[in-house]
Amino acid sequence: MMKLSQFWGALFRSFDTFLQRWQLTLPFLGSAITASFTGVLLSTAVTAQQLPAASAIASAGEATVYNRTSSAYEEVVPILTAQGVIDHELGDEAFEEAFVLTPGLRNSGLGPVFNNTSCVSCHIRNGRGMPEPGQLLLRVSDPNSVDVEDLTDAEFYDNAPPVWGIGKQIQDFSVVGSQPEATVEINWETSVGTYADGEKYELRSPKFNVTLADGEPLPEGVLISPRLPPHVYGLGLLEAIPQEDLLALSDVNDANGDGISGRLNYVWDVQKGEIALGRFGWKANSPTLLQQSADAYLNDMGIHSSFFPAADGSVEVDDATLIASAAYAQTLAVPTRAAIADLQVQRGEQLFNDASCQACHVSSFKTGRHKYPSLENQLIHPYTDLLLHNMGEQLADNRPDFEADGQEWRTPSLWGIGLAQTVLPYSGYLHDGRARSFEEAILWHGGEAEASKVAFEKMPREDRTALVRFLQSL
Ligand code: HEC
Ligand code: HEC
Ligand SMILES: [Ca+2]
Ligand SMILES: [Ca+2]
Ligand SMILES: [Ca+2]
Repeated sequence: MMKLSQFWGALFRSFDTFLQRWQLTLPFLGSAITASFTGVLLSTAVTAQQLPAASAIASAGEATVYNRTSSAYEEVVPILTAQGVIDHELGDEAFEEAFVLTPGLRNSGLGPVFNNTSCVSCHIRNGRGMPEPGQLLLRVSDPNSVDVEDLTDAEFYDNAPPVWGIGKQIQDFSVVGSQPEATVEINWETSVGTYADGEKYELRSPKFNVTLADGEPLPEGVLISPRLPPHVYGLGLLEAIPQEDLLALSDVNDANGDGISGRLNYVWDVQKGEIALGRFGWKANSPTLLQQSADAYLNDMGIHSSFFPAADGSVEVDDATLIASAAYAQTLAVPTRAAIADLQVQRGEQLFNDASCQACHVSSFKTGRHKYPSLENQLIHPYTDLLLHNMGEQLADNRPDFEADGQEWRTPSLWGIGLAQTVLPYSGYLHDGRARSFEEAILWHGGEAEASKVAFEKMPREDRTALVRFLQSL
């Protein structure tokens, strides 16, 4: 539990200007008191399942940062050790380094084909990316591929046979002297619907037009999975959620009959050479932040590392840099909640629970062991179960990814999401960025979340606004 003195310290350290401080202090006064009170109530040992609904202002325990401005996603966990802070700063640099064509004085090895040149060019201000070439990735696979002899273990287990000549991801950029694998064009299709109270809404979904280097379309039957860059703060805490707590939440055969049957993805841990629980990526296809980073270097920038060396064993990024880039995501803090004393926000939280949103967007966990011990034993409110759920046909990519089938997605965390458009005004939601607002994100929910969606459609306007206000307070 954070002492009040620490609270104010953190609050004042975080804000850039006096003006922002002034505007944000007032609503926090009441909340600070609520937060300390909640802390007292929760200070006895609790397991994830017994935790009460989160209404605390500290989204991530002591790893919370009291900043609700456009830099809210760029703060280091405030209680890190001195070494942790050094790791974070090295990671910050690694995250920003742009790679260049070989031979270069430094950071050479880009490509030959790639999607972008640095981590930060997709994860701008650590927020979500845009549905545009260079940021949105297209993963591909060919279920008719028979050529599985040369596959590595990871490739063998992921149920996504590579497309001949392209592999599993389309790189639509290349260095001079090479050709991009394809050009990708995104067209938006719109559709309209009506809430129960008669108000109309419009939705949009992307259609991809892929033209290969030789002018041909993708071969018949190739599966495409679009992936928007997700926000990257708070990830160390998600990595620290004990495996048992996630197992306890999974309900593969829907034994409790609530229509929701989340399950874990099991993926290939390249470092350990074994099957492991998946946590990261839109389909929980990566087991650790270290592997996720190595994967990004290889697939998004064409940079070989010790995880994924070139055919001759050589690497283009050293282990220290690779580890630092993972450390950066591991030690990014989560912004505090806002306006929790606001009655409309409280009503919205009630509606969130009544509509069973919390069945997947699980509010509370207690973190367990982590490489950074400062992240341990924190009461966190990420609003995710990290489980895969069938989300219906309309969101389906129809492309399996390890155990995840073509209709399943991992519940994304909602903490800090209320600031998405403060940090980056163009931010969209869902795996392909199709939703321009929280309303649209909810209206696309189907499958196991169909009943939640219908509950939202039936709400009178006032309630829909309250629910959205609650999401904005996260
Ligand atoms: C071309 C754009 C692009 C670049 C460059 C890029 N990423 Fe990503 N990143 C993504 C996308 C898209 C995802 C989601 C991937 C998925 O669902 O499989 C992602 C996912 C992640 C995640 C997991 C987030 C989560 O919540 O599960 C981390 C961590 C991450 N990237 C770190 C990095 C690092 C470190 C680098 C640089 C080495 C990097 N990224 C470079 C687009 C990019
Ligand atoms: C059955 C599990 C489940 C339920 C119930 C559920 N969600 Fe979701 N939610 C998901 C999954 C999975 C996604 C990601 C889907 C995708 O990207 O295609 C998601 C995405 C979202 C997003 C966008 C997040 C982002 O990072 O882009 C928001 C906002 C959201 N849900 C809010 C809600 C609200 C509000 C409710 C209740 C009305 C709700 N959800 C009910 C599983 C669920
Ligand atoms: Ca290279
Ligand atoms: Ca490729
Ligand atoms: Ca269930």
